[in-house]
Amino acid sequence: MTNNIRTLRKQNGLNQQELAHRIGTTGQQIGHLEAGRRKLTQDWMERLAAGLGCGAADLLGSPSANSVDTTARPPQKAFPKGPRPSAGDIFMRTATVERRTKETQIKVALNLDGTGEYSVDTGIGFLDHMLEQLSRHSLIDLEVAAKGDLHIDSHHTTEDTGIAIGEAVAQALGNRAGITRYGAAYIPMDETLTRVTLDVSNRPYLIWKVDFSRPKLGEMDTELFKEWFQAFAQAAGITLHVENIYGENNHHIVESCYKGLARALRQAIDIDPRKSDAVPSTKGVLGGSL
Ligand SMILES: [Mn+2]
Repeated sequence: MTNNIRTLRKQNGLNQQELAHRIGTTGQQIGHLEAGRRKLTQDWMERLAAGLGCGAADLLGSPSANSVDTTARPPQKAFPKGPRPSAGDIFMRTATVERRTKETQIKVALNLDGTGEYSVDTGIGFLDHMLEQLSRHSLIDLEVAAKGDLHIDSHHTTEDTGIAIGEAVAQALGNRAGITRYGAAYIPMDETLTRVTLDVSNRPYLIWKVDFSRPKLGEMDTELFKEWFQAFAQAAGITLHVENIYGENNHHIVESCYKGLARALRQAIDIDPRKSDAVPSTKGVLGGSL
């Protein structure tokens, strides 16, 4: 064995399936990577490092590394102390997720520490407009390419896009060490006011208090927005409360929800400079029971 993936995985208390789920691959691939049957490319290293909450360099073992008592090693840190990760840094919080079913084929790439650059094509104009707002106002760089069964309706493509983006966020967050964790935003748009609060807790939950007076926006059924937020919250591991406090224009109402998610998420995933190496929970881990 020429790498430390298995050792690091066990230190994280993960089985192959659980690690695979975190980084959007299969347990079989993890097995190949651990055994050296699959080449450990830069992309795989970044994904594994994000999933294991370590640096990419930690994955590569020296020839004697496997005989070293790993229990004596210091705990792995998701991020170095000091300045936040930046481009070219091996601690980049990035992820790529490909999700293929008989209903949809979706590819998502994102960088949590981006500048809000986006390239979004879901085949649904209104959804593209919303995802562009999400990127622009969260400063998450976001690429989404989705091909879905739009000849049926927008349901599968909308929901699966939420799942894929949520999975990418979860993957890029790794063990969630150093993050601020909570975020909140009030977003006014003309006559509309919406509040979004969230906890990037690894505890998926959606509260959705948003009503629409019209059945459609563009080609999109307004009932699908709840489906997108539900799918995103579940896959990203976020407790997400969305409430439209008042508003009339349906476009404003839904757009304020996405902008609120963006601004609240931007706060919550920001690295807290006073606690950059700690998981923000008294349990020492995010997720599980209270
Ligand atoms: Mn708009």
